[in-house]
Amino acid sequence: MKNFSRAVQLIDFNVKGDDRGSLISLERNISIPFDIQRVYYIFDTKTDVKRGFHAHRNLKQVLVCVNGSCQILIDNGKEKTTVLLDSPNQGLYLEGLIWREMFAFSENCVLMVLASELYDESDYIRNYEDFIKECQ
Ligand code: T46
Repeated sequence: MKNFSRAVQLIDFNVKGDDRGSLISLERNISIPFDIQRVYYIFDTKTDVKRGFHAHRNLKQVLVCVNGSCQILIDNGKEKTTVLLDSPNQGLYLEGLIWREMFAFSENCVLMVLASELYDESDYIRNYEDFIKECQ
């Protein structure tokens, strides 16, 4: 992701592990670089389904695949790349004008998303041409 700015980052979480197993704690403004206002999760997704196909104007999010795996195509209007999320130890930080498409969901995939704002449809850009215009 070297051509993507700070708007896209992979965050490695601190894993608290002992002989009972593992625990990850996600805290606002500490492990997560914003004040978390909303959490949602995507599950029971069919393996051939693609989701997303939008960007956000202002929203900051961290995507964590807490079970299973999926892939995220990210596009800043100039460059595209694909990120594999297959570990609860890692989160994909996305900020603002990044087009995203989620695909290749494993059968057991649970994709949890931490968001900096409450749900607001007016923050979405759901048309790719509009997204490219807003990037310029
Ligand atoms: C994103 C990717 C990673 C709500 O009512 N509240 C919510 O908080 C959300 C996220 C969605 N919805 C409604 C809106 C739609 O009627 O749930 C339905 C499915 O949402 P959408 O088609 O936007 O879902 P995805 O999987 O395409 O995208 C979601 C998020 O919307 C988006 O912000 O970045 O996951």
